[in-house]
Amino acid sequence: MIDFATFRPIASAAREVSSLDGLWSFRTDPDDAGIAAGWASGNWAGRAVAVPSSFNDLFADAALRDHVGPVWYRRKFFLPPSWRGRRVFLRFDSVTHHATVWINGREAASHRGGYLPFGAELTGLAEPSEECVLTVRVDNRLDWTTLPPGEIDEFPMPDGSTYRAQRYFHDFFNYAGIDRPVNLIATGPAVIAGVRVATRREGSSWRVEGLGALDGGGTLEWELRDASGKTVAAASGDHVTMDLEGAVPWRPGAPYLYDMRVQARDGSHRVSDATVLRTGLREISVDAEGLRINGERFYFRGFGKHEDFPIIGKGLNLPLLVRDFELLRWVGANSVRTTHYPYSEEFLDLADELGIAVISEVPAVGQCLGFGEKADVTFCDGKVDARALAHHLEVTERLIARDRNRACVVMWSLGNEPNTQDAAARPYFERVFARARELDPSRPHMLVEHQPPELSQTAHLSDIIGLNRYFGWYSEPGQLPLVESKLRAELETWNARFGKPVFVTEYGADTLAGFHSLPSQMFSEEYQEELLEIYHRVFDSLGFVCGEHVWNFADFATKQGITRVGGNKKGVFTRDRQPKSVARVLRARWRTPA
Ligand code: BDP
Repeated sequence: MIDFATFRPIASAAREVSSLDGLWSFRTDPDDAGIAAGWASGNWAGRAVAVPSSFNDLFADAALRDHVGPVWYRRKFFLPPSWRGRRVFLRFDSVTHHATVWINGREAASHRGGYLPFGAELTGLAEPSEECVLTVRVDNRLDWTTLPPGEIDEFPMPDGSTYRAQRYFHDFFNYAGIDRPVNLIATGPAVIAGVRVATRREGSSWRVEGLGALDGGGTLEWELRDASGKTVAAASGDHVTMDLEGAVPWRPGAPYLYDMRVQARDGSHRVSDATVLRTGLREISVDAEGLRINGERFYFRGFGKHEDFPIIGKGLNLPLLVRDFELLRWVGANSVRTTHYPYSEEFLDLADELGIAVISEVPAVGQCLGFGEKADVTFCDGKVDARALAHHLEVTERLIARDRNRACVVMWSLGNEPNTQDAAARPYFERVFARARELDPSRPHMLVEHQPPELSQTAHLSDIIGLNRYFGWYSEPGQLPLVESKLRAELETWNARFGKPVFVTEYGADTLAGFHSLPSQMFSEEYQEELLEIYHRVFDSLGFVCGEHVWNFADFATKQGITRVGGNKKGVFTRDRQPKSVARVLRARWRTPA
């Protein structure tokens, strides 16, 4: 069995890759009739769509933007003739939210949940030199067993049709589609089916541990090269350890990376599959003041973000990614929380490479109405829905499987703003934390809270308390003189009650770029500056505050509603990545070493 979490489409001497990105055919399936009508065969007329991209904002049609239900994608491809006799795989880096995949009308894979990779072996299903049809049914529907959760409202229309509206409780647009790359991968008979690398300090040396799984027999070989390309250690076997003297560690701002080259040899000792993991040496711990990286205190300065851009929605966009990391550097940020779902692997590649610390978050956002099957049945009644919990555990496992080898990932976030005062929140999150800790005890775990400290049933579970606070915005709107004392009192209460460091994971104000006001008022650039300055005075006076993440890095699209004019405007940068005036306030603060 191949674990597609770490089976990446990165070409090497023994792993060949062929991209399926490009223009595909597309159609909606509002009545969910496509399977019965045989659309899996790919024999239907569609319109052009881009992959990778969300489909919602590509067309001039509100019915497509707001579509609820399945859509179908199709493209044809040829396996290269040179792939005859090789094992062939198909990998989707993510499809939002659910996917079923057919090759030539035969089901090859299905996956529940967006933002994480999955795939299938195609050996025997697709023959080199023959035209193959790849069909994907993508379903964007959210319910009480999905993450994020949602509910669908149905309205009968005068013409006999039904208008469906997706209700959801998170504040970003429900973009959907084949949002990340699609690739074919070919290997020899022995395949690296899963790979893990962990690093820790052992006195003056560093220990690198490698754990691999093979599919199709053979043996695994490991070779660690430093940044100059020199081999510093080598070993073979499924489980290897390497001890390095005088090694260079990875840390945010000084991101030294080694290459762990892993290869599988088949029964006749031929190299059959090979991959490279960019590996940083670093160790994480937590004390009363917050996080330590390699024993040094690390204060989080940065943002919650979104994968979001005009036209492409949540589609992977490499120029945008480069621009975002450039802006992070320019403003002096050292960290990002992947609010509110796993970001692309290319995002993590850049974070590793450029030395940005990442808090990797599961897509558990909007669990605001309880933890049961239906909001109106289980709101605050203390019931845990087994299917919702099972899915939460599953995505936590899949996220950790994908991201655990990353030096940049310094903490796991197991959810954002769930209703932690529901009596069911405690048993529910005890299970989620227990599973996450069992899978990765080497990093801290947090849940991002928003309820008052007296009501939280879960804050004792977090190693560091994540807290979203909007004094001066959702509470005390326009009343900045009240903010400082309220914020200080509340942060002190969290710390005193739970004895844990506190990380303010969100604070901010909606701000219209170009709207100025003296004296300041809500939505003006001046208000955003003044509000942040008040928060910073408080943070600087409390030793247990271990991080500040402004909400948000950039303006982003969300569902239409009476509190949103053209999206959420809490960005420090506009949606097209230009600075509001507050960006220079942050730059002045963050570029001075903390
Ligand atoms: C917080 C949520 C975030 C929202 C933000 C806001 O965590 O997703 O976008 O509020 O309202 O509560 O701007």
